[in-house]
Amino acid sequence: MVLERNSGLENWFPNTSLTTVGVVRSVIECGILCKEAACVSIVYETIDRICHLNDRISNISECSWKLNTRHYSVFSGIIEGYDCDIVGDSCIKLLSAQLPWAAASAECASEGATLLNIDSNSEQLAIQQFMADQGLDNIWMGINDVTSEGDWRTEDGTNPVGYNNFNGGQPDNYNGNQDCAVVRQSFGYRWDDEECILPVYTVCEMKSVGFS
Ligand SMILES: [Ca+2]
Ligand SMILES: [Ca+2]
Repeated sequence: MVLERNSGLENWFPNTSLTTVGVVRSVIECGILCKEAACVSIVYETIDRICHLNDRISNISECSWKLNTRHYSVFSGIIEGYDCDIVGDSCIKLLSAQLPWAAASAECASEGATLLNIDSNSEQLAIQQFMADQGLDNIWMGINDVTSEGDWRTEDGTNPVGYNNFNGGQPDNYNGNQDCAVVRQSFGYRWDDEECILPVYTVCEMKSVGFS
């Protein structure tokens, strides 16, 4: 299934235009229900996780604007077996347990995904919104300087990090022992280096899977 977030609009339709399914686990699950019902788009309430199916809206002027909702068009196609949230142009999945960085990396790899990599300002902004919606203080990122201090690399160790959003004064390798990066809410969602052995919430990412 392919979900396309309708650009720049957080559309809300009068209740009479929507069929409310109720609480679902993710926007993907809502999309699957829409596809089964042959509807054309969904409205997903990101905080309460309430799924609404829309089978007839075509006139955008019939909508109003509502906070904490996302409106997606639903197209045919499959994201094979990966239940995720669409954030920006990425498919991401929040793991339920807080894990040390290496265990988090292994868990994502076991699902054919990677740890989160933020490589643009637009992705940074999308992740900030996701973290705010989920109430997350910190999440791991895929980058680390385990191999060579100060030389930040992505998980596979081969690609230099491009986009950089470390907070002022970071990375500081505090106590000589901070080699893994987090997105930190208390830094305004800018990045910090942290001890890799600490348990931290984890987002796995599948880039550009299932999107056209
Ligand atoms: Ca370091
Ligand atoms: Ca630090």
